[in-house]
Amino acid sequence: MAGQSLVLLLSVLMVAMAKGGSHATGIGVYWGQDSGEGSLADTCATGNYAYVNIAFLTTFGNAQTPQLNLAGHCDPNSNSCTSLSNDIRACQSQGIKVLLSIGGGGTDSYKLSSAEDATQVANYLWKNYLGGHSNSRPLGDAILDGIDFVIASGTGEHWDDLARALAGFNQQKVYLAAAPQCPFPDAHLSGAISTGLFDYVWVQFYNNPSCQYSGNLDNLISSWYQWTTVQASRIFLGLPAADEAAPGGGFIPVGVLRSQVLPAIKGSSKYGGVMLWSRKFDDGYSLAINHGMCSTAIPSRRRISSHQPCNRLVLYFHDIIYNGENTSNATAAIIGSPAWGNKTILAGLNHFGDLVVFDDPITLDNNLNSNPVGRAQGFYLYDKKDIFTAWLGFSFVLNSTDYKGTINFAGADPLMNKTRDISVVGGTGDFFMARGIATLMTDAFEGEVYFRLRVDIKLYECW
Ligand SMILES: *[C@@H]1O[C@H](CO)[C@@H](O)[C@H](O)[C@H]1NC(C)=O
Ligand SMILES: *[C@@H]1O[C@H](CO)[C@@H](O)[C@H](O)[C@H]1NC(C)=O
Ligand SMILES: *[C@@H]1O[C@H](CO)[C@@H](O)[C@H](O)[C@H]1NC(C)=O
Ligand SMILES: *[C@@H]1O[C@H](CO)[C@@H](O)[C@H](O)[C@H]1NC(C)=O
Ligand SMILES: CC(=O)N[C@H]1CO[C@H](CO)[C@@H](O)[C@@H]1O
Repeated sequence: MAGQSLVLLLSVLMVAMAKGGSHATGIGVYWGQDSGEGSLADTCATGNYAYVNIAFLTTFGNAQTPQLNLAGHCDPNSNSCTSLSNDIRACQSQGIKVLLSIGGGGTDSYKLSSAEDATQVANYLWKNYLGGHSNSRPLGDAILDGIDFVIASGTGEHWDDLARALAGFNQQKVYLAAAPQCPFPDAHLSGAISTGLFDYVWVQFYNNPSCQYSGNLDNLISSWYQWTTVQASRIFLGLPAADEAAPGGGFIPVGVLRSQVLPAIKGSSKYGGVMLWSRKFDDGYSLAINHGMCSTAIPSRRRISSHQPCNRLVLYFHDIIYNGENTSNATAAIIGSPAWGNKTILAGLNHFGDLVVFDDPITLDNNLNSNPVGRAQGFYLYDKKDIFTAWLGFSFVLNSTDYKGTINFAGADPLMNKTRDISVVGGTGDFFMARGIATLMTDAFEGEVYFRLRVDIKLYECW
């Protein structure tokens, strides 16, 4: 009974931690402004995104007829965008939140003239894009998750009224997002954001020289910390997905993003992830970020249960043990032996008590003569008299064009088992703070002179 209640207590605690402890971070993306960027369904099917903003409802407010503009994707005037309902539902079934972006840059055809006008726009959005009803829904009957405010022209007035009106529809949780420019506070959206009603604030750290990345992080970081003070659930780093996505600058090479920018900001309790402009330009950028963010595209609940690695690599290392004759070839030497052995030949009793130090070449394939990408350096000691088993402590010191840094391993290696898991306890450089599991397999074994290990490294914590 005591055991059962302990198990129950632990599972309750674990559920509580999964829900409350650390929230999931994810990548968002804008879709809709270029017909060559692929369909909405394909965008979601990449698995790279947790949020997709359909951009833009370019015209609304001030008694104008609202107008959706999805570039060449479809034509709302001929009702051809209603087929997007299937795509929207497909995205949502993968746990991806799909929002409608209203406003946008390069146009001044939206404006709220009064609080009453804001209420009318909210009612229009509710009936045509959210949980309400209308017989002319531009995107068909799929119900969007919320509204994203991309307000870059006109005044800052009445956007707070619109936010309050949208948040007031209680048949559906309407997610509210805003995309302010990084200079703090934002001229158009600060009033709206101050309502405290926004779930996601994706700050545009591009086309804004005073606060974007410019080879130097200082301006971006100080702006970021101002943004984390706003009353919103999550703050995102809004970035161009490629250099050419932002003529005014702000693109951050993915290596810099992963090794310098994200480590500096992700400690904020409100850090929500990265927002990208736009799907059209995202040629591998989100994938590379996810690699480092521990594949945050998938909602946290699913990610926790499936234990997906955030990085994986398979490498081989080759151990040539000194045998008294191969001094020039040997990469490993016995440096400690039990009283009944010596340092030339591994001792009897399953080598129990032998301690071997190695400096072995690492290769990408199983060929000893392939170009090495680094060295495996450390030791193994045989720690059981009645069966071959060892304890390993070593580092992969990688120095190739693809990988620079170290991965550190430690753990028991029951050699007679075909595969053995040992711990990846940390890393440096490209593997900064990495943790995970490495599955070892003895890939070749030639007497007491040579063996080759295949190391399948699965990292579950990446930075
Ligand atoms: C070193 O290893 C290479 C490749 O296995 C072999 O051709 C060579 O004879 C070895 N040299 C010595 C001194 O053992
Ligand atoms: C080491 O031990 C092996 C096996 O007992 C023996 O054949 C060899 O001569 C020893 N070598 C030295 C240097 O004592
Ligand atoms: C890594 O490689 C670079 C370039 O080949 C070389 O200059 C450097 O000394 C190497 N570092 C180590 C630790 O092997
Ligand atoms: C090694 O394999 C045996 C038999 O499959 C298994 O019972 C044992 O748990 C394995 N040992 C380790 C440390 O994985
Ligand atoms: C793997 C390897 O090259 N081992 C060599 C060690 O030295 C002995 C003696 O020279 C060779 O027979 C092995 O091939």
